[in-house]
Amino acid sequence: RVEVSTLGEAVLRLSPPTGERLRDCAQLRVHVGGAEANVAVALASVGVSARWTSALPDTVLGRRVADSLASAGVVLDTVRWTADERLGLYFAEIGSPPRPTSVLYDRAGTAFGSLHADHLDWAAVCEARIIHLTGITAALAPGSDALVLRTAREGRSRGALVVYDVNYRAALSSPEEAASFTAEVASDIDVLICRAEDARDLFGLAGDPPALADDLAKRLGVGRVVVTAGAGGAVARWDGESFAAPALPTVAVDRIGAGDAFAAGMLWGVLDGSPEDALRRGTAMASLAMTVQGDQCRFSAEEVLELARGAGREVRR
Ligand code: KDG
Repeated sequence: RVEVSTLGEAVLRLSPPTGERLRDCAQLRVHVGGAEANVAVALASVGVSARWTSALPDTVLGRRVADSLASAGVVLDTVRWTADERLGLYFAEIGSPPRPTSVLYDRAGTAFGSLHADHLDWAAVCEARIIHLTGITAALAPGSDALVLRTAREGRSRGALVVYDVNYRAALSSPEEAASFTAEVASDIDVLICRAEDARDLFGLAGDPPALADDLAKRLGVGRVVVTAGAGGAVARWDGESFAAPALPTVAVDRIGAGDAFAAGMLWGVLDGSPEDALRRGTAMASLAMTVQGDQCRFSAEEVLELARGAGREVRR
């Protein structure tokens, strides 16, 4: 049994070198991405066993993704390999203030899009203490939403704690669709993670992060709600109590995947017991993730805990 099991699509990210633009760059860097895969890699890197369930094409690109995840120690025994479909891609031009990061998806007709509940061995997928899911998966293809609901229900019925990260992507669904799916999945989850901006844009809520967490908990009937606010840190409404952790000062070179690193830190902390510690590990992992290129966060437990304990202190090695 693994500690955390996730399900979602992996994509290859193609990015111009920092400071160059997609429209005229001569080279593209390749990184493996995919929100749930990023969470699994970050967890495995700190020593938490993690399984990632997905579908990959049996091509050099699909194998590249699997090799990348396996090199971090992620368990891949429930991945379905397909002969006919493709791997999704996305192009990301990393911004630098005032130029925002821009993302272009190229992920129609992917292997993951044809993954069906009947393809999966649910006992294996859900053999975990925590199941982690995100709104990206629900919005990918017709039937992906049903797959997310089924995973949450199968997980819950087997006694796992189910965590759902709203992770709204405007290129994949409308705010109304994302809000309505979140309301639907809410009765099958134990923990909701939501960015403050998503709480405002999807649910029309207002106020500071603690108020947003309270309102989301009431509106969706979820007892444990975590709201992240970037430089404003993160807060949790957890079984009627409130917790907060500040963001750590970061010079960001690449913000993509920071939310997944936060989620991984949270899950790791939840496994160890304290919601407050979980928030602190989350903000530490998010800030570390932003200091390196790529979607994945591969820092050791020691590096994260050192930062979570003594925020911003200089470490000499
Ligand atoms: O959170 C980072 C992810 O967004 C990235 O790795 C790619 O899954 C991805 C997506 O759909 O944007």
